[in-house]
Amino acid sequence: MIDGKKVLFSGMQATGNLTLGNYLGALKNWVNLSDEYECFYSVVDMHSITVRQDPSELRQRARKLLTLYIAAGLDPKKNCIYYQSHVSGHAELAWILNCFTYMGELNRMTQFKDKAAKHADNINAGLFTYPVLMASDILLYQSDVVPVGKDQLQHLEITRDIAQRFNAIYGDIFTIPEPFMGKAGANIKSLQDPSKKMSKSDENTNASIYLMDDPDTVIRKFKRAVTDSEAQVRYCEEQPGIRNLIEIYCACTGKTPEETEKEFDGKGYGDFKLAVGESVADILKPLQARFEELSRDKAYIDNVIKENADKANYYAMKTLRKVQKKIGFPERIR
Ligand code: ATP
Ligand code: LTN
Repeated sequence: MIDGKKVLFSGMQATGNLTLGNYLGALKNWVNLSDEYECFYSVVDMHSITVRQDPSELRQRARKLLTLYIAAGLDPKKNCIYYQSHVSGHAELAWILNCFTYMGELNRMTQFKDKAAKHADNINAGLFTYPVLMASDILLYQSDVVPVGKDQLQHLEITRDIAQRFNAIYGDIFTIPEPFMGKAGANIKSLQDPSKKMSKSDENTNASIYLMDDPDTVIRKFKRAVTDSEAQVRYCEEQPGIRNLIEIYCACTGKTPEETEKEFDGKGYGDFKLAVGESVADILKPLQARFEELSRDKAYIDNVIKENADKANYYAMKTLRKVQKKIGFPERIR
């Protein structure tokens, strides 16, 4: 608890360009949570280096992502928006938690298996212990809730296991976090292969809608989206392509799948795809305009970066010092 409010933590990696999946599955939901929770939203640049990055590109992407958080509607006065690498407590706690995490547990992580297969030439120890750094992000702020998409639930489960194991030995140190998933948009699929999630690292640029795509590109990508053979706009398991488009449409318009089926009853895929494209272009337009405006205000963004890193650091240090004391590290002499 901070000032009587429950604590919320989430983060995104500064790798690749953000997709509609990231927006509908995460960012869009974050905005509605700021009043109820004390929120920490981190640009997790330390996680990003588990795969090789170009330094100047990483720096630019991290800043772009932080700006996008604000452009999406997160008020940096109410939400602590900061770079993970600016708060050294993340790495310090991660080391400690590494010593309370088993190889067997990490071996079961599906994201590790996926990423190791994708980057077979660089299966580094950081990629393997990625979930421990994530646990450290969450536990460092004594977070109660963690909004994530479905793909991150396994990481949240291991975070809870590590925290419970630690608490069983040292007493009630960490708050045990709960996952929090938005109803719509939790699992947006690739437009080219609806059995895969839409991902910013997908090599096929037609598979993802990027938040900076212009309206023509958005509509073109939806026109090319893989659909099914029933030729009906029906929300069902047998039509994974159309189902995904319906979910996107619902997340953008606030309609339900039943309302959508009715609206497009008797109409073909062409009309529907165009409507989905337009609904997405409509929500991206104000976001892009705000992003451009904020990007021009260097001093404002710099100030957000500095002030929020200080705030995050304050809370991070509180937990870290408590943990260091509990495990027996010598006290600092002042
Ligand atoms: P990468 O391709 O680099 O692994 P990603 O697109 O999977 O990236 P992350 O940075 O791993 O994105 O995720 C940021 C947030 O967006 C997480 O909360 C994640 O659950 C959510 N998210 C990512 N992809 C989707 C998706 N397709 N649908 C819904 N939510 C998603
Ligand atoms: N692993 C997450 C990003 C992430 C995160 C976190 C999410 C890093 N630390 C803490 C929630 C809480 C991802 O790849 N989406």
